[in-house]
Amino acid sequence: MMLQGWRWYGPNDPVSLDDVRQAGATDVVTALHQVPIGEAWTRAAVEERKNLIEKSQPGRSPLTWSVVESIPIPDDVKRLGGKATRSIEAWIASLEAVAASGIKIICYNFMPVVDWCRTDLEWELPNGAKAMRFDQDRFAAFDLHILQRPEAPAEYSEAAQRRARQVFEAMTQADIDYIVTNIASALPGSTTDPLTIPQFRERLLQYRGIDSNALRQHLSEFLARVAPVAEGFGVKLTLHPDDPPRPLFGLPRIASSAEDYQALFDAVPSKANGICFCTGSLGVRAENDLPAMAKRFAPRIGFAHLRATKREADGLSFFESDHLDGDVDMIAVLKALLAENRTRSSSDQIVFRPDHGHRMLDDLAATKRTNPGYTAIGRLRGLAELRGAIRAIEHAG
Ligand code: CS2
Ligand code: MN
Repeated sequence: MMLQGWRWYGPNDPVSLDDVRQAGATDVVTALHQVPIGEAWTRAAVEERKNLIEKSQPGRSPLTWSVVESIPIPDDVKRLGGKATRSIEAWIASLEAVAASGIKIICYNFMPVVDWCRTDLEWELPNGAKAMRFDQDRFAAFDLHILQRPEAPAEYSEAAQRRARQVFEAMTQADIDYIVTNIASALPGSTTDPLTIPQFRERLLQYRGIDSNALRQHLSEFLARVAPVAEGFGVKLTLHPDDPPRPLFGLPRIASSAEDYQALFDAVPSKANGICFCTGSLGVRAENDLPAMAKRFAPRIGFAHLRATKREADGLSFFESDHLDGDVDMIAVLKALLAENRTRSSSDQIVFRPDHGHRMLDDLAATKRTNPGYTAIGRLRGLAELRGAIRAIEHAG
């Protein structure tokens, strides 16, 4: 069976390692989030986290640190590619420290300026639970009227601009502060820097002239340096998709579709060049046929995020749905992943995690501290539903 993973943010995570165990997970996904982006991770710091996960609670059911998500890619690597030598050397040093601890899967992503992006983090569902959401008109209001990106008006239709202005004019200062925080301050696990609006504008200027071809080239140059090192350790590098899987703020995004991933695998054929198959991210794009992509890229899937989203009437807004009730055909994806996993050795099993969960039940208490999308109960529900589906698929043979 695929290995049941769970993202844990380390000792400050309000979700404990016992919560992880009780949710049924066996494999921990974490990173040294306390280390600044671009600074090399030391072996000692990696070992300390590994011991905390694997050895600090004798007598408890075992947990394994199986996936690093993520070693952040510094911004200069996205802008300069192979010329960002110091950043790439530091990234390799982190990779070596992780490999020396026996960890075989490293997740990363190549989203420029902003990592995963939502306008709303606690959107109330009809059942009272709270979900994360991307509201296209609110996003446009941010882009046009708060960030005031000069190129933005040319990228939105007249109707979209009218809706964005209406939304913006109805916003209080608190609403503006809220959406700025959500979009610019880097959500948990983000691998980009928290930015003020002036810093955001400055960062966008640095990307002038970097189109999708240039960004693709920079990713290939990065992988050309690091993939051989990973391969030497038997480590898989798994590229997390763009979330959402489409350009934002006029910036290119190059991990949004089957064509994007195929181009990357053609450019860097190393078997260390893999994919983190995130159904929540890829599933936002209607053209992405996820069961077909899971089959097509199966040999390169080292890690999977299994969550679902529902697209809304405008085709661009979406919210995070229950794991089995979104746009993705999760059962078909699971069948494809399980078929691939059966061909793997015991030391090469696919690790999956339920990615995000709703804020629900006791986690809704105002006194409860939670990381958006990374609640205990919502993810426990998602993992339980996935585990049940997997058991049923395997039982059916
Ligand atoms: C999530 C994120 O966007 C997603 O699907 O998995 O938490 C993801 O891990 C981050 O983008 C990684 O930086
Ligand atoms: Mn994901």
